[in-house]
Order: sequence, then structure tokens, then C-alpha cells
Amino acid sequence: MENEVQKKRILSGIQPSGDLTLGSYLGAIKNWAALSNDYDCYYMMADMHTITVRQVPAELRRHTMTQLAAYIACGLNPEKNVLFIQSHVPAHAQLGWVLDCYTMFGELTRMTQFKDKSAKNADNINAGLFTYPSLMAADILLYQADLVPVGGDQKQHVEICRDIATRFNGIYGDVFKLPDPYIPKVGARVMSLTSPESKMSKSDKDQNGCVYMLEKPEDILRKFKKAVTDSDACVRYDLAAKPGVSNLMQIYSVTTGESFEEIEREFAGRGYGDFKAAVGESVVEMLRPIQEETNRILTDKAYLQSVYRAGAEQAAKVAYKTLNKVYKKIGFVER
Ligand code: ATP
Ligand code: LTN
Repeated sequence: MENEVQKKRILSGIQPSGDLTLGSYLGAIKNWAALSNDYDCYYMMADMHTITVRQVPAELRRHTMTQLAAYIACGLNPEKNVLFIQSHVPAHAQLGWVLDCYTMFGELTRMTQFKDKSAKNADNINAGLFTYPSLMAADILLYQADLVPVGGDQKQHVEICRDIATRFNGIYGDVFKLPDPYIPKVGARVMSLTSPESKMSKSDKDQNGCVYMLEKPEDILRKFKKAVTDSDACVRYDLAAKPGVSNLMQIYSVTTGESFEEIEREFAGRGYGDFKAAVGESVVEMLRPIQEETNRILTDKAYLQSVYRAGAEQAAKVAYKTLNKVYKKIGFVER
């Protein structure tokens, strides 16, 4: 319509590298659903990024499908959000290569995720792991995204994306829109329950530190009961001195909507046992409807297939418009 203002656009994704965690939910997916009414949204399963670490093929397929079902169960209506699988839109690989040629060796070596992942996978420090950020920049820039909702650990990747886009625009004119990261105030960095100095992560070897979105309620409650705290026996927010308790407070604050002061008041004079049980229960209750809906959707393979096929078709329309413009600008002969 003539007077209708074009909605701003969002692009984000998660690697189907394992079972989704409470961290990926609170840091990213929860916001996606909250933003989806006001933006034109594209959410993908980043399967191409996932193979930067060796995967079992059948597991990668299963994680990709479960992740799609979880996206829908978390409130991303496929009628309103474009849900797709990254490898189904070849423009990602195509722009990824072009952007590799506009990304500097020096800036890639400075990326925290590359340093972490190469330490963890010392026997497989492949070129894809190194150029991961230019593929991610391609994901974002193909859609001319205004906003990229991610957890705090991905901020550096959105920043390098802006640097690459600025460099490219500086040579060829305004080809790419510069995206902004969207990071939640609370829940941007959910920490491991067993070692609260490290991020809760789906590929973590210590399963007790990590709560999975589809995990059984009794297992979730058990993990929270065992969560590492301190000897102070006082529920108080102090990230530096009380990382375990502060992490639990953050989780409780996002699940219940209570502020840190309200939580401190609620548990004043009560032991950690009560507090940990309450956090566990609030997480179980938050996840219960999502789990039921994910399991229901997963039984309908034909529906999931129709969603990702329609998603790829819609995504490709936008992506190829940008790719064609880029090809023209850099001097590739039109087919
Ligand atoms: P992997 O272990 O394979 O690296 P991961 O569990 O660290 O995976 P990602 O797939 O890298 O998770 O992240 C998915 C999204 O969720 C990203 O936007 C990321 O910032 C966010 N996220 C992941 N873990 C957390 C966490 N612990 N706290 C807050 N946000 C998180
Ligand atoms: N690197 C992200 C996953 C990802 C992504 C993206 C996120 C791949 N492409 C584009 C936002 C936008 C991660 O969560 N590890």
C-alpha cells in the first residue's frame, strides 16, 4: 500500500549443533517471538555454520528439524515469520565467498569465538571456523536487516559484520544496510550451573551445568538443586563476588518478571535450598507449554517440510535481490 511504512527487518539464527538450551531461549529465541509483531522477521537454522565443528550427519538432521519445531513452539508463527534452513538458500554461500574477499585476516584472528572454538577443537581448526564471521555477515546483509537479536556472546560478530559492510559500502556505494545487535538486558549471558564463570552452552561436555529446553522436569529440578552457589547463604545480586547466585537470580528474574530487589526480599532469611527449588520450578513452568508444543509439532513431518520449503522460497527472493546487486557492483558479468 502506498502509505504503509515498510516494517524494519530482523534476521537471526542458531546453529543446530545440539539440543537448544535455556541460554539460547533466554538470550535469543524469547526476544524473537516478542519482536515478531513489529518487524519483518527471518529466522534460520544455521546448518552451514554448524559444520565448522564435526557433526554426525543423522544428528545434524535431527537437530535441524527439532530446532524448527521449537522455533514454532516458542511462538514464531510461520505465517508471520520466515523460517528457513540456511543451506536451502545458496545465496548465503555465494555472498559468503564474496565477503571473504573483503574481510581481513587480522580481524578474523581477533574473534573471541574463533579463539575459544579452536582451543576446544585443536584437531580440527578448519578454514570454515576461521571465516565463520564473513558467512554470518552474509546471512545478515543479504536481508538488509536492521536488527539482529542475539545473546551477548554474538555482539562481536555483529560488529565485524558492520565493519565488513562499511568497508564494502565505502568502495561501491550504499549496498548494505548497517545492522544493530539487539541484546536483552537480563539473560544476555546465562552461565553454566556447575561453573558459573563459563557460558551455558549446548556443546558443553558437562551436562549438569546445562539445562536443555526439552529436558524432563525432574532432571531440570535436579540440576537447579545441585547448582553451584557459595557459602554466604544470602540471596543477593553481586556478579563478581556471587556469580552462581547472581546467575540464578537472572534466570528467576526473566522467568517471573521480578526485579533483583524483589527477589532479594522474597528470599530474605531463607536458605539457598528454597531459592534453588523456586528457580527450578519457574523454569519448568516456563518450558512446559513449549515442550508439549514442540513434541506435538515434531510428529507432523509433512507440516515441518511445508514450513521450511515455503520459508526458503520467501527468503531466496530477498536474498537474491541483494546478491544480484553485489555481483553487478563488483563487476561480475550478468548471466
Ligand atoms: P555451541 O555450543 O554450539 O557454540 P551455544 O549453545 O553456545 O552453541 P549458539 O548456537 O552459539 O549457542 O547460540 C544461539 C543463540 O543463543 C545466540 O544468539 C547466542 O548468543 C544465544 N545464547 C547461547 N548461549 C547463551 C547463553 N548461555 N546465554 C545467553 N544467550 C545465549
Ligand atoms: N553465530 C550465531 C549463529 C548465527 C547467526 C547468524 C546469528 C549464524 N548466522 C546470523 C545471527 C545472525 C551463533 O549463535 N553462534
